[in-house]
Amino acid sequence: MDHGRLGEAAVGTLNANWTGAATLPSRTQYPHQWSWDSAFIAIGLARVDQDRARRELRGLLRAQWDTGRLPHIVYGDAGGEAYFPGPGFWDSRGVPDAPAVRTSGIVQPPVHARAALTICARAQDRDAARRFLAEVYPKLAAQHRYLGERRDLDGGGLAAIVHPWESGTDNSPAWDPFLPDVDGTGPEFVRRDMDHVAADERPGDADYAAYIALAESYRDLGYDDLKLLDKHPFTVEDPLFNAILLDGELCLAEIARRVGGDPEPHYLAARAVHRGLMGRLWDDERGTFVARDVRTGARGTAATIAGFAPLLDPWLPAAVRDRLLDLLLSPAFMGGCPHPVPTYDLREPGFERHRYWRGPTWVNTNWLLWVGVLRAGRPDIARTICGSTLGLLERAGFREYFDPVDGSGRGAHDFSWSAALALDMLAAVDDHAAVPLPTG
Ligand code: 2M8
Repeated sequence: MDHGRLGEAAVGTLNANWTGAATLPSRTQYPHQWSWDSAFIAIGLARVDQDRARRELRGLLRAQWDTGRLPHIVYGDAGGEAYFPGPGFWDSRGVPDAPAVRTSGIVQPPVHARAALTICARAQDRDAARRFLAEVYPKLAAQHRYLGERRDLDGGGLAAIVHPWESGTDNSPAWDPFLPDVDGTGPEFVRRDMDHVAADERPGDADYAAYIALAESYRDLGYDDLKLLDKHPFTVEDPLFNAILLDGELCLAEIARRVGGDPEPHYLAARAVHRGLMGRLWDDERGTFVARDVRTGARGTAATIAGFAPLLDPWLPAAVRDRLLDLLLSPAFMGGCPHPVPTYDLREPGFERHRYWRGPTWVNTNWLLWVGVLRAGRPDIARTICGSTLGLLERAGFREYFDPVDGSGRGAHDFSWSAALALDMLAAVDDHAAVPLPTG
């Protein structure tokens, strides 16, 4: 398939998943609006339909809680039974600071400031773009303030996630050491996530039971972050979430500059995350960044795709950057399979080619790495990632994820962020324009 036809097909997929107010990640598997999906979708839409890109982000931001919390799911009209857990499970209407629209109570990685800045960078109508930035800046700043103030649980500079779903890389092996304390023997529930996708491509039952128990725990604490350290069994610092937080603060600094605000607090916040990443999550022995339990200080050992996300940090010491790039190019990741970048070390016994976040190649993590290696000054690796991602999509379609060994598509079909980020990569291949890279 040539690039023109791939682009047309991508637009067709995004149109088919558009509800009139938001783009569903997948009509069958994920029939509501998801937070970081919408940010990636807006980045792709910015290449073809500025108005819809802005509507995508606006719709999501309308669901923001008064505290600044930006929920990971905004529920639409699809029947309550179409996706589990549904709105009744989270009971957001029972929480005073939640909006009228029904949402989940957890968050996802904050890619949204980057999405807003990217929309602006692609705009032909500069005034409309600046008005949009001025409109969304206070909301994005509140989102980041929530993460910096309420989720930095012990003042170490990093935001903690309270559920693997908050990482976006839901059943990554990175969470395995932190889940055994979770008692997954709560009330019975019916999984709906295997109605459309094969069981061996989804998380196992024990993991899923832990996810539901953790969501119940946080809900039953009234989503009160002050109670987390005492009462909630999962408070973890994730390198991917925090690298995106750092990148988001840099984007906010740039947005502030453009709308007449003060960039300084955002640079300071980005610096604090940088210090937290280096001081807490860098594993010098393994040459990668790993996850850490806030309560015990214990660190995980899994080398996953999340470990490369700090390539987004412009202040990364050169020696650390080079070790990360060595690992990325090694047989454990890009050097060990024809369809990179796998989400888990290919040589690990727990590597699984088909199972969700335990091995497959994903378009959004490839896109983030593409931006990261560009920032790290390696356009050669960026070209390889971009070419191989587009090749996968041409051969297997806009699937949710891909087998890194044979390139076959896995998970949901007609998946929105795969289509959207293809549009961004296609345009960059054609005009050689990197996404904007603000520096501090
Ligand atoms: C996946 O997560 C949801 C829960 O949020 C699920 O499996 O049901 C993840 O891949 C997540 O990163 C993504 O945002 C979501 C929708 O695409 O699906």
